[in-house]
Amino acid sequence: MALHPDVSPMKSLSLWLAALSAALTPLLSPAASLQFKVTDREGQPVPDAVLEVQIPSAAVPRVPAPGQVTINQSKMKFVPRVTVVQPGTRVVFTNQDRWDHHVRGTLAGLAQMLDAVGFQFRLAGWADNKPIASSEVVFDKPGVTLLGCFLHSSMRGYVVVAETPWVAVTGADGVAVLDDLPSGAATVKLWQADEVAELAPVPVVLGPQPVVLSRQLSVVARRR
Ligand SMILES: [Cu+2]
Repeated sequence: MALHPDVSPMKSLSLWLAALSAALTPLLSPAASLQFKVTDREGQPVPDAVLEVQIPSAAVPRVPAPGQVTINQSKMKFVPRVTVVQPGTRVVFTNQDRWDHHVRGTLAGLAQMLDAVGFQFRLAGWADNKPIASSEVVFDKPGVTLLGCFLHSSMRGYVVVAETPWVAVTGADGVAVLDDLPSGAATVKLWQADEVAELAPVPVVLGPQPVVLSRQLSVVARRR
């Protein structure tokens, strides 16, 4: 039996999809996107730079309850080197090397100049038939904590507690992308470990057109 053209399954499906899309449009827009590229004084891409977007007019979405992340001490490095978390996140430190390490946390800024240590503990080296040593710290205030080891001064790491949920870290290509941002006037705060002075925030207007920004640091980024 032939169907009447007006009630063919394809036609009713397309009408249904059109209605669905119209219903969802106010929910889906206005989503903005921002791409940010960071290079150093020599023009090389800079990984591990953190950009945070502040959008005063936007309601801050409810961020999922802060969870737990792990930072490993492995082959004389903090891995990952830069960890970005939301306030209240529990950070577990483990030592995967066969020798001891310290985890020393110093708040960046004034406390750093005074070398005021926020927390410190020692993690025993891993030995056969023994569990890997670990300890945890809850990071509840926005800001940057420098991680170090008293025994190995080359070991450096960073925990960045974000002020907003709109935060990203640059990859090996020096690029970070944030999608699904609310539209409106915003400022982009940039942090990078080797920049001693605080970088001036960049004002942007987020809208339907993707925003592409770049920034050159005044320093040569330390390679790992
Ligand atoms: Cu160490």
